[in-house]
Amino acid sequence: MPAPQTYRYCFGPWNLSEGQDPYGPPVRPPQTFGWKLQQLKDAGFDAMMFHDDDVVPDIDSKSDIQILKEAREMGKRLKDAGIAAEIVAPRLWFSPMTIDGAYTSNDKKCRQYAIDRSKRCIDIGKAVGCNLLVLWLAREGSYIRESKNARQCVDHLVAALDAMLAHDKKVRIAIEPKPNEPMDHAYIPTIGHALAIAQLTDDPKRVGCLIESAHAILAGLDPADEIDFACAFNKLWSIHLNDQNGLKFDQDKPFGSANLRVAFNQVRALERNGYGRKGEYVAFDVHPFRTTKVEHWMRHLTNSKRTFEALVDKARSFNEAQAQALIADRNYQDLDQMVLEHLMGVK
Ligand code: GLO
Ligand code: MG
Repeated sequence: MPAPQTYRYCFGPWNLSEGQDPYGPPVRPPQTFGWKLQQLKDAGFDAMMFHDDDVVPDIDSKSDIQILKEAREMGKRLKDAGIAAEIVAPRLWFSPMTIDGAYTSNDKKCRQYAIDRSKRCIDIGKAVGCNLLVLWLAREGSYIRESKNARQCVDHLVAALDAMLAHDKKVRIAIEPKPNEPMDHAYIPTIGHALAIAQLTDDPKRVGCLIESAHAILAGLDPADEIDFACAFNKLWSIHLNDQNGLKFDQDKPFGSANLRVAFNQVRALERNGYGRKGEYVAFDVHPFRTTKVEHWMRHLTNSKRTFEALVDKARSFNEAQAQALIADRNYQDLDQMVLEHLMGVK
């Protein structure tokens, strides 16, 4: 038995959000990046995840030279703080050029914009010391089925992935599937879709995935099974742990908040696959409740980490021999109760 892995943690600047939703404005004042970095460090996290424009604001109005200069400055700032950059993701859902989709827009010029922006994002990643690009394909899908040719969109997605792989021979791409929101139906809704499209690219070895708990639940799947599936391909390169209470808008609740047992099973899956041993991070893509006061602004993150660590203890102290005996006897009834009592701390 190899020694148990130790985990390293991260979150993104967007996880210290200000509380705006489609029905109301922000309820907490904006904070500087420096403040966020300090919070991350003080709370004992190891890395930060980024969008390209978290590193270089107003990226579309800047030259390549300016972008690289600012990215290198960020790289130095992180190094001085002793914090790594986990991933960089092109934010392909804000620009007027991505209204009708990014890589799958019906307009060729817009598709080219998305590819060019992704290449810039790869260069930014390199400048801040990471070669993992995350693609959350926010607007790749349809609002109405007849507006897009989904067959052609698969070709567009593969062409975009190939252009990124060719741009930098070291870059690895982790696709973050989500079945809906903002789209009615997204083209890459599950890990199966992400790993299947990887096979169509010029270098499948460099295309993997990132699982977000809430996204799997929105797809009607158990995130623990998604983890085991991705790990069977050695392709789980990052994870966004959070929680989701059923099929509604993407809630990004604290890890374990809606369903502790589903969270426990995700941790068990990470443990049995040795997640983290190759340097992968545990990221919490969680948002504060809108009601959160400024002085409690980090709690959703520190609480998620506490819950994760407590569940690692629960996974490691689970009586595997007793569970195996119940499995051998096909006594899943008592296995079910055993899990509940273990989680409740019943002696
Ligand atoms: C939204 C996604 C989003 C991504 C992030 C990184 O539903 O979870 O937060 O994870 O933009 O690409
Ligand atoms: Mg996410």
